[in-house]
Amino acid sequence: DDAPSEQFERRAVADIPVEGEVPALQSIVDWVNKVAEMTQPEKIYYCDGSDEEWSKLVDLLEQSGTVIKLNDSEMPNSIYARTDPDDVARVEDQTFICSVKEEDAGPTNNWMEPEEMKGIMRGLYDGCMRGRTMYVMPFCMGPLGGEDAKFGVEVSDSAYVVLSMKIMTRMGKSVLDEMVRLNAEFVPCLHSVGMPLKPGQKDVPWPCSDIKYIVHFPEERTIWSYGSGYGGNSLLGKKCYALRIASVMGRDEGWMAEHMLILKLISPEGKAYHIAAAFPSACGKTNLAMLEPTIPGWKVETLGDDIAWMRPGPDGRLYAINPENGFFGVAPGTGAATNPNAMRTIEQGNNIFTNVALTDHGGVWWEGMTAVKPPHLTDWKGRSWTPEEGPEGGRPDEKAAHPNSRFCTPIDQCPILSEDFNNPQGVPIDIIVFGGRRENTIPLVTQSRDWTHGVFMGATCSSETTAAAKGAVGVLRRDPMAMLPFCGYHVGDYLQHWLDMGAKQGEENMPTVFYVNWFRKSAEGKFLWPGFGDNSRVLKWMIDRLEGKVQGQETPVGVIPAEGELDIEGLGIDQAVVDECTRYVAHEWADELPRLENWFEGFGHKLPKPLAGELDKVRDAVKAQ
Ligand code: SAT
Ligand code: MN
Repeated sequence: DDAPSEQFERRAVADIPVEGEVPALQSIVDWVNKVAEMTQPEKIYYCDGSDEEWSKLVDLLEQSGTVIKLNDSEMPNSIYARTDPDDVARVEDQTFICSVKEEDAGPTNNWMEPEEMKGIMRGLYDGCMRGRTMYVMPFCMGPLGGEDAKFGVEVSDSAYVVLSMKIMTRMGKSVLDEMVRLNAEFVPCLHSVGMPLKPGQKDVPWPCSDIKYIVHFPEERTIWSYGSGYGGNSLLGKKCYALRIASVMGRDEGWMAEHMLILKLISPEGKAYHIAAAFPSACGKTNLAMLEPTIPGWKVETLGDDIAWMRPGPDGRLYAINPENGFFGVAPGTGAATNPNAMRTIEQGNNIFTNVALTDHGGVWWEGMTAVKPPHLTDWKGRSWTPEEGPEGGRPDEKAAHPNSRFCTPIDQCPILSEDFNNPQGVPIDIIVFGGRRENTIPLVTQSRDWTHGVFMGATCSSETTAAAKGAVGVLRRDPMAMLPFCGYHVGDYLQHWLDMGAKQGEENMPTVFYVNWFRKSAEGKFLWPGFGDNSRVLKWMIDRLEGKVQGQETPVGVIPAEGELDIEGLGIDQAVVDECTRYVAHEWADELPRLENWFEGFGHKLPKPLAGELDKVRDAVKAQ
């Protein structure tokens, strides 16, 4: 309804008021002014990332009805937001990689010619911040003071985005000072909710637009986002920068940006191992990252729950850092029983909750937080809700919290955060784990034969879809390295980059790759494996394999635990059930083969030869059985 052609009074940048300290880095000021000229905000506000700024913006958001302050005695210094019901997840259909050449975006990304896309978006951005404040956020992905710190500046007309970026990244004055000291380059990240306000027009609690674009220009290392306020669409340091743009940087500079948690596992003997694990969104990365082992003597420390940047170290091994500074976790299913460390992290306060339910005492609740449901709630759409009736005027089975509702929480509140979290050198990775959500076929755990086979495992990874992205839930899709929606270039080139890294660093320096599936189901449709803390048993088997303590059992698809090797003491489920979820089933793999062939066909000439070779090996071995 806001036609781009609409007339409004255009102001010169010099006439737009400025608040906060203007950066002593001309490249930032120049870019900000260019954006302001196009978007025409009411004022420009340079963020310092301070606690005073947090309080001020919370008050503003409370006044506009965007957030509710929670009761401090229920959840200290925390706020609660309900989004527009149509703005609850990433919009993959509207996410574009605008490389100069279409073939550099590949078959798994939406593509448009960069100038054509810029034309469309300039039309949308024209005057799109009228009546709003344009916030400028200098941020750093990864620890400050690293040799190769990666900076960004996000401009956004949403204060909710500012508060979220304060939690999720290192943001504000200290970052700006470092940028000035280094005369640093940065990734310009432009975000607008796409809802300008006419003079006197009243704002809505969650401004956004029906038209949404999440756009990346990989050659220019630039991000343009329009129309959505939701996490992955608007916190541009996260998926847009730390995965899509950084994957391109990694290809060009010889490192890897991956959709992986990072954890440190300490054995009863006190030996430490580092594990990086890739799962699609909403498949339990946060739970595994903060795992509380159910087997005696083992300990886990957390380094990250979503993104890992892995660079070769001086000894040739891969060293990982977590570029983020907070958790943006799926709330439903997170509780004292499933992820006690996440609850301990959240309970310290300083959270932004989005689309969970509100209790009558000014606290929050979501499905799975407690076994007993509160007798009355306000649901994520603001309706009165009871466990028996569901929402007022809705169906009794409607959940109180949206399935993709989120907590956004500072990582330093995590009680098991590793002391290496802020180490710019990162931690040496021993094991890479791939996984997905599959009710059949994929065994509980499989070890790859070598790096190339490990890359093949990642390349053929698949999962049933979740609520983290808009679209149908439960549909089987291939999700290579859990990067399908996040790879900033051709996925065939990406797989070649994985192979190249192995060739360059040498097999002996590369992590050992395992493939897991916590979600296998019985014929009756029940999950076979208890998961959560008991996943430590699977991690232990991996370490036993690394240390040569167990032999494993060869199958056509890799090595699985031989009978008795998985430690199930005290697990309380039958050996028969364990066997059912760990086994290799030939006829299921015979069914899988054509699906794998079909997936690889889509790569055309970009399919790396060694991976075609791996598929041949698996095919031959499955058929020989
Ligand atoms: O994309 S988000 O960062 O909002 C969450 C996810 O899908 O992993
Ligand atoms: Mn994720």
